[in-house]
Amino acid sequence: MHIRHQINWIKLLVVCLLCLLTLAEEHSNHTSVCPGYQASQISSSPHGLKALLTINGTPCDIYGNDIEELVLTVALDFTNYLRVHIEDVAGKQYQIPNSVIQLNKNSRMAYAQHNSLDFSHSHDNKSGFGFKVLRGNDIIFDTVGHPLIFEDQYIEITSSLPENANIYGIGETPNWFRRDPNNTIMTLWNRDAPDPFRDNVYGSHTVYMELRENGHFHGAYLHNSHGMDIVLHNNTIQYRVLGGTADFYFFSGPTALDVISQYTELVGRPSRIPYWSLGFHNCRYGYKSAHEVNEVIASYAQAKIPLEVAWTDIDYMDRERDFTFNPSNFSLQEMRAQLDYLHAHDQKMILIIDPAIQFNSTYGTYARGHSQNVFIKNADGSEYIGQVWPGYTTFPDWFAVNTSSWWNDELRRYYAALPIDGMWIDMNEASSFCTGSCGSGKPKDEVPRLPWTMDNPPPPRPLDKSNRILVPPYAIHNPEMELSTKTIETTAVHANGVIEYHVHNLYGYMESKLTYDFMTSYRRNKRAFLLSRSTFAGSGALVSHWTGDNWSTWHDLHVSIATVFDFGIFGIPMVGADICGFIGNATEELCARWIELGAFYPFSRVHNSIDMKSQEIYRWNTVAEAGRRALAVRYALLPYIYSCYQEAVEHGWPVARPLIFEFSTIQETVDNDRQLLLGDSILISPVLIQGARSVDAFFPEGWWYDWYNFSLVSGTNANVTLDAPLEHVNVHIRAGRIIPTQHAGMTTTETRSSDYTLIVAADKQGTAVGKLYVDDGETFDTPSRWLDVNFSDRSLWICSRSGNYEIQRPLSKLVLLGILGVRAVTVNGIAVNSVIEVTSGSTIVTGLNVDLNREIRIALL
Ligand SMILES: *[C@@H]1O[C@H](CO)[C@@H](O)[C@H](O)[C@H]1NC(C)=O
Ligand SMILES: *[C@@H]1O[C@H](CO)[C@@H](O)[C@H](O)[C@H]1NC(C)=O
Ligand SMILES: *[C@@H]1O[C@H](CO)[C@@H](O)[C@H](O)[C@H]1NC(C)=O
Ligand SMILES: *[C@@H]1O[C@H](CO)[C@@H](O)[C@H](O)[C@H]1NC(C)=O
Ligand SMILES: *[C@@H]1O[C@H](CO)[C@@H](O)[C@H](O)[C@H]1NC(C)=O
Ligand SMILES: *[C@@H]1O[C@H](CO)[C@@H](O)[C@H](O)[C@H]1NC(C)=O
Ligand SMILES: *[C@@H]1O[C@H](CO)[C@@H](O)[C@H](O)[C@H]1NC(C)=O
Ligand SMILES: *[C@@H]1O[C@H](CO)[C@@H](O)[C@H](O)[C@H]1NC(C)=O
Ligand SMILES: *[C@@H]1O[C@H](CO)[C@@H](O)[C@H](O)[C@H]1NC(C)=O
Ligand SMILES: *[C@@H]1O[C@H](CO)[C@@H](O)[C@H](O)[C@H]1NC(C)=O
Ligand SMILES: CC(=O)N[C@H]1CO[C@H](CO)[C@@H](O)[C@@H]1O
Repeated sequence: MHIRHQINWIKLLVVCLLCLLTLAEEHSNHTSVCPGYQASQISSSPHGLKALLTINGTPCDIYGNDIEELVLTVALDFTNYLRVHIEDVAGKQYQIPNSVIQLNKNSRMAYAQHNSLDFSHSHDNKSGFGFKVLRGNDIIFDTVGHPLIFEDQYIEITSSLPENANIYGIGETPNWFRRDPNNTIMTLWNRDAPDPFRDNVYGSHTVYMELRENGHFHGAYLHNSHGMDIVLHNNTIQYRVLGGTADFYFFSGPTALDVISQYTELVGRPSRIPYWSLGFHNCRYGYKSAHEVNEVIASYAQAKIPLEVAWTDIDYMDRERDFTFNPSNFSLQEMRAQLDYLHAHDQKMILIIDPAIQFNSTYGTYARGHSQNVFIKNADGSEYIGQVWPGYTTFPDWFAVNTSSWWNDELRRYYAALPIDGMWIDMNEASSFCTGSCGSGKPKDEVPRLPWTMDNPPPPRPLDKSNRILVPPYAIHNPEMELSTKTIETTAVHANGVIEYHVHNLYGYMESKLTYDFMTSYRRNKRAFLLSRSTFAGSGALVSHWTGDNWSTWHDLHVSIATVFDFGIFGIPMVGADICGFIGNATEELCARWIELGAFYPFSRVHNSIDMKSQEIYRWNTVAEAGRRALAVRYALLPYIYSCYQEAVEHGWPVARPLIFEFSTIQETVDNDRQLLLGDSILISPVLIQGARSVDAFFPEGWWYDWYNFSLVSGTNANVTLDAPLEHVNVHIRAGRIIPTQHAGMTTTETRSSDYTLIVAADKQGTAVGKLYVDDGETFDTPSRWLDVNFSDRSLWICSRSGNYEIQRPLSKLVLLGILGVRAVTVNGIAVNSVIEVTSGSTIVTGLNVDLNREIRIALL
């Protein structure tokens, strides 16, 4: 949330122009200057290879000092990935410690008999050592001909790509899903920015996937926390990294889901979420009182729009300080009453906190942190003091030994006062409104004005080019004056002596980890719902994510689909954009179209900025109607969506998927980010264009059934124009699939307590398959049950694949699509009294009462 954005317009424009100019003239020229390396002392074993790399000529020292001796380690010990690590012999370059991110935590680590990837290396006089990673005949990574540059503050590795390559992933950056292979710079430097298109924002994820012409995907991940540019240009992918080592992991695929599964096995599978978090969430910045939020909660109920979770932004705090409540408008007493009301109605409350802690010796959270020495320091050992909402602030140093117990204790006090259901950790890039330790030397009770409230904001400080930590020789394309702008300065010092320069991108991840640890230990055995703005590789094991401060524009409505797909690749499947847009006044039409799409984001929340026109879903009649209809589909699909989410937990597979993940040989879908699949069976085709009352939706070959009226679209790998009245979103069921549903209620609890319906969508052969996962939706040690459902020869077979969770509700209804001529039904051979209703193309069987915990065969006669 929240930055007042108006001010930065001009600056942003200027900076963007500058980036474009620099992209045009620079680079691709080191080949002639840098000598590369030469491999020697090569020893190989079935598990991999080790070699010494020595500089192959005169150091070029282009952006730092060339490191002359490196070690190459190639590990083939894993079935589905291969590691290539190039590090300095001296071991001085910063590497992410295992105490922060432990890769491969749950891996089986069995020595692979057979790795589907191969490694080869070669030497040429001009560029020196180069290597290739191969999957059969596919060369998936190829540095041959591009010299390796390895300096203390600059690493450059370049791999050749096929012409017009299909590259997905790397971020966080708002961009179209398929990255432009000819002209893309993706910068990784976590930054609080109101989502400028194609620039770096809150999180850092180096993982990418590539699709080759044969329909096979592979992937690569660079394990490095430094700022960097990853450039797609001239049929290459080029990494330009500000330090650390070159620690690459390659994933063999061959499907998109395989790559994500292999990647999340390495960095951590998505966490388990509470079932309720799949309900609909309402939030805004700028609610004036708990009373106003109460009215919003009541208005949703009155409008019959399901509301699961009521959120409040920093407005609830006393002078915007963590763990406090504004005594006049959001008193603790009123907040408790609100929480009780919500719980009595099967609803939940989530509140925000920020990492920045007000610099104020009489504020308990600061005083306790100060006495336990938990804050980041300046080089001279004094506390580093930036500026955030409450004024001058210090920042927790997640590396300090006492921080974990201090943070835990602050959260425990907060929860003891108000046991909220989930937490929202914002501003954790970390965001600071001034550059440098601007509060150093200032009196503790001075409250600086926010930069955008001043008539003349302070000018940016001059660049200190002599300081290579503040201004590294290679300038990544971070569109700010300097790396330290609007965040903690790169020279700030952590308790282990490490400077912020190396670990900046880990700040939000480390906060997530401690906060997640608190939530899962304080509320023993309960799953945590934690929403974080800043993320890093592996964050999915801890948090969910929203895409930050977007705008109420048609452009951002469209881009949100791509960003949701990106986070699927990053292993954070619980993701969504602010419905109706955060900044700017949403129009009725835009908001209607946005709730129609947003109802199908895995994480579905409307959010708005302060001073913007109210946009709760009930505010306009058409939006309310669009919301009721789309959310009714979402809620009916909850058993299906939750099953998809469980596949994310078990395999890493994303919940919201682009068509190309399921139809990788259909060329027309390589850049389709206009539609989304939930799991592999439900296709959403939203309207993304102002004024449109129809949508050109792409249908892969096969049958697709309309969700509402069951009419059949016979896909031919082409667009079909569908009607799309303002309150209607097109949803189609893939033939050959069985979808478990329940009756959409006003809460997830109400929905869960209704009977099951199976929608059997037969394909041309009259067959279909499906699955259903059920557990208590709340605890870690719950029993669970996976059901497999198969339909063929006019017979539906339901059986437990695993688990012994007792499913409470029976199956009472079948919706049979593409199945006709049903006159009677038997369950396990016994005729039952059911009602059969036949329409064109569908047969609906009601009145069943089938226990889903037993093996069942339902025959259609
Ligand atoms: C593109 O790459 C080719 C070789 O792969 C090289 O000869 C050419 O100079 C490069 N062009 C630019 C603009 O970098
Ligand atoms: C490439 O490098 C050469 C030698 O350092 C230099 O003369 C030339 O200007 C460079 N070209 C570009 C486009 O940077
Ligand atoms: C590479 O360098 C070696 C040693 O300097 C030389 O013998 C060889 O001919 C060179 N090869 C090429 C292809 O230039
Ligand atoms: C990239 O460049 C190639 C060759 O010029 C061109 O065929 C292709 O269409 C371009 N790709 C995109 C996405 O613009
Ligand atoms: C407190 O709430 C009242 C009534 O909702 C509102 O008029 C007032 O502006 C609020 N005060 C603040 C500081 O937001
Ligand atoms: C410092 O904290 C105390 C105690 O919470 C509070 O009364 C005081 O107003 C705070 N100072 C500022 C400048 O917010
Ligand atoms: C941890 O906090 C205690 C006070 O509770 C303090 O005495 C100690 O020095 C702190 N440890 C470090 C490493 O700062
Ligand atoms: C947005 O709407 C509010 C009224 O709700 C108005 O005060 C403001 O000027 C509008 N902003 C824009 C950019 O139209
Ligand atoms: C389908 O329609 C969309 C939107 O109008 C268009 O961008 C796309 O190119 C079309 N696809 C095909 C295969 O015609
Ligand atoms: C079903 O709904 C779709 C989309 O609104 C529409 O195009 C189609 O005509 C409808 N079919 C029937 C049979 O009503
Ligand atoms: C410029 C841009 O598109 N930024 C963000 C806001 O919009 C979408 C969501 O609507 C985000 O996904 C983008 O990252």
